[in-house]
Amino acid sequence: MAIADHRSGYVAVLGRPNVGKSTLVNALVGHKISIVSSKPNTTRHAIIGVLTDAGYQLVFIDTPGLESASGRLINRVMNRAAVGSLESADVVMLVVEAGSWKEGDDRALRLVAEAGLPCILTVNKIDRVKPRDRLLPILEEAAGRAEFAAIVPVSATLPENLGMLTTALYDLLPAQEALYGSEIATDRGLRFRAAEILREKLMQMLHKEVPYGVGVEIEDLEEDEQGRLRINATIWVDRESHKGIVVGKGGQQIKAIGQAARLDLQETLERPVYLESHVKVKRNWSDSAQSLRQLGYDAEQ
Ligand SMILES: Nc1nc2c(ncn2[C@@H]2O[C@H](COP(=O)(O)OP(=O)(O)OP(=O)(O)O)[C@@H](O)[C@H]2O)c(=O)[nH]1
Ligand SMILES: [Mg+2]
Repeated sequence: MAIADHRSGYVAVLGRPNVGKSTLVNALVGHKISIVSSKPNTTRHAIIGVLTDAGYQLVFIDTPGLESASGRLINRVMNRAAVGSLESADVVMLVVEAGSWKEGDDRALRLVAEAGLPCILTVNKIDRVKPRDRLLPILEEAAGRAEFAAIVPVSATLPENLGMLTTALYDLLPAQEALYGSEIATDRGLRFRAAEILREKLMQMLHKEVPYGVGVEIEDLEEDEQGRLRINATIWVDRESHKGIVVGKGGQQIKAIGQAARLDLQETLERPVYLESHVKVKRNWSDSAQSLRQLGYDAEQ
């Protein structure tokens, strides 16, 4: 294919928490790029996932769910990461949940409108719309909310209509060469990915406010001659009482979390993994710029 015919560009994936942005990015790219859980505020960083095909390359920027509350410093850092993705974007993929338009969706829509970028409204979780003839009025109602370049109903989990989504995105890409090498699927290295996979299990297996006070620091990550990864992780909790919850009775909970993380790490990173993790109380770390930077967040003073 001649370079002149090639298209590529950045797609900012935005929306309120829990609508399925990370699930969609993973399904589109075909790799586990970003962690997923049934709880809101799972994604905490802007993470790149690259889909390279013959003739085009879509560079998705998965982002933390947009929130109105300023709250702790970590929440402000997360919001900034999401809004900041618009600066490099050629196109916006605004993700909403079929049949449950909320105030948070309006806020996200206003932000996208201010950015003045072409926007594809991605109506996710259509597998939940039953019977299916309920979908048409949902799409018609969404169409009345703004001028979208396209509206694409999808299911990230089935998956359904993802081809339609990539075609709609392709139409909006500038003609240019690929931005990343064809073998690259994400901009993040092993340390970050390892920390995120452990954090995913903490998000999935802990309840109430506990997962929101959890951070993961990779103290050590070494690859031995046989290609095995040895990972030493510290799990930060922001309260003394949470330490006992994460460790569990007789260490059962931390053992189960570590085991789930190890299996996923092996599958995702495609090599044997040894994982050691311990829990440390670090009071109010999520409100401290220094602690956030230590965990790889782009936090100002
Ligand atoms: N039924 C159904 N569930 C979905 C679909 N897509 C995502 N989910 C579920 O929705 C929940 C949230 O998914 P995430 O991908 O973590 O959502 P997110 O928008 O990235 O959330 P934040 O990172 O917190 O902003 C998970 O339980 C997913 O399995 C879908 O197409 N159908
Ligand atoms: Mg996410």
